[in-house]
Amino acid sequence: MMTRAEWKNQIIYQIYPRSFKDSNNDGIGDIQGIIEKLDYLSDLGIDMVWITPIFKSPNKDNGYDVSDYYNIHNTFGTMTDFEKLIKLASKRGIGIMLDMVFNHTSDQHEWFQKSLLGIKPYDDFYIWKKGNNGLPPTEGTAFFGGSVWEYSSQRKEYYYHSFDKSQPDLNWQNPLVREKLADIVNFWIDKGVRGFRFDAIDNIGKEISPDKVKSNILLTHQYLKELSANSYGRDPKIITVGETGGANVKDAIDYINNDELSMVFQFQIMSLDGVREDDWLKKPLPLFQLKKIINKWQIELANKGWNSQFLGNHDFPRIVSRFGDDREEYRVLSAKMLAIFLFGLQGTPYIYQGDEIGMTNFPFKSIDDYQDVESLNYYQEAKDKGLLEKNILDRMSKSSRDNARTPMQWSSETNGGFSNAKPWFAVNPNYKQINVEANLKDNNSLFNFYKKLIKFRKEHLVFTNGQYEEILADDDKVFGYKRKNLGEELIIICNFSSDVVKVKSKLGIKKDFIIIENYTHSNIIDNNIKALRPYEAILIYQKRPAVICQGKNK
Ligand code: ISL
Ligand code: CA
Repeated sequence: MMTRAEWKNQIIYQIYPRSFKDSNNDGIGDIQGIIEKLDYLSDLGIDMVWITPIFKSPNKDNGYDVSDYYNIHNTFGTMTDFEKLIKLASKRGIGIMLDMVFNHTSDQHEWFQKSLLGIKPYDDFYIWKKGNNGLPPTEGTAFFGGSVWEYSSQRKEYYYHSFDKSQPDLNWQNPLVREKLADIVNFWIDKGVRGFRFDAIDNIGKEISPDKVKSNILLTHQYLKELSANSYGRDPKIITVGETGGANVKDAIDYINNDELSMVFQFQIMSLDGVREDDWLKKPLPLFQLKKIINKWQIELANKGWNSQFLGNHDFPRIVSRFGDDREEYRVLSAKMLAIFLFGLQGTPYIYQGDEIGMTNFPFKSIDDYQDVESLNYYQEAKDKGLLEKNILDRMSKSSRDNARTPMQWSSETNGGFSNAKPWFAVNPNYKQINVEANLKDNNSLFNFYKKLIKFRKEHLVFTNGQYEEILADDDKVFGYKRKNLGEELIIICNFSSDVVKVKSKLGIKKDFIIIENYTHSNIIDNNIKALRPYEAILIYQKRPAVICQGKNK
């Protein structure tokens, strides 16, 4: 049974606050900067803003290492700024979604500092173990490289960290930890927060025995059910999304149907499920792989769960560079194609800041251009393994998370209008061409295309409810699908290549259809499409004959 249905046509916009807008010219984006741009967001038509962590943090991992969940990090502003943001956003019908980093804290968090000293009750807030004859308690590699264990000479034990060693994992087996985390959620709900993203949440369930630490999904479900019951689950209007790197369809259905979360981010699409990273970074994109994953999630979650739709975020390269084509002649075309592709699917669409103006990957030249902890750790490990500098840098330039973290390009002015001071991270040198100001002026811009799509999506129920059906399944360059609802039909056709592609099958386009497309002149002849131009994308909306119900009307 689906409750919470009201939010299903909402669109969520993700803000990476350090890089969004700097209001006080210290080179770092902040809450006042977001406030300045609320009209821009409202104009785009989004309903909710997910802000990556703004809590107090030593920023080893840009806020994903929280040292105080009850306070705003000072470079982002004050609690008063945040309260103002909630108020002004809500005036425009925009909700705020916070990013809760609950798998781990920063090693600077008071809990961890006390845990280090064995002070009760914090001694058991993290996962501590004795070493194994001078070696870490178990094997296992952290997501950001190295062992999952780090030795503390203070406590003379090892602590467990799924990510960097500055991010010790919380011990969710401890009921007091779970209680404290629910309190934090409730604190922010009381401030008026309308949504939560739970970071790396599928890592919280762990079986801890003397000889191993094993992830346990049943425990994860149990903990989330409890958290929900004690906090956000009490208010059906609150939207939650879990970042679940390891989730398959069944896991996703469980998260949603047990009333744990509204939806999850699945990462099969990010890794193209088993395709080696070196391969997915290559062109052309392995489209059949993408089709397989999308088909599976669209069909298997229908009526059973709810999808989230995204092609990138702050942890991945820019979507136009990865799934589209960032060469100037194709950049806008292919970015519009990706927008049609994504917005036609069932599920909540997420737009990552800057993707709506077609921002691209950064032209990295040397290791000094990077700041991300994951990228730097990767570089060090690859160097230690003896890999060639050129090869390491080549891979990083395509895959590094820093690609998506460059400052938002607002205008053609100094620093792309992001700040008057030197930004914390270099602005992409293409800001003179690619920026918000230029997008707003041009009717044909990517921004205006997003706006049109968002508006259209909200006006037609088929986007939320329509049943998914793949078309053009054998085509290795074109992704096509239909969505059908009572009385409505949507046909989406996307050429994912820079080639002209013939369309063999008949599409059955009716006469009085509505169309949104990325080329100016439609290619529909005799109710059919003969050939698709490079990155051509077409959204066709048509009425279906109404089903006449027999029987008496009441
Ligand atoms: O869990 C994974 C794979 O199964 C990882 O891909 C994981 O989902 C991802 O790295 C988690 O990212 C999130 O948590 C990190 C932070 O650096 C990222 O920015 C954040 O999105 C640690 O908090
Ligand atoms: Ca600032």
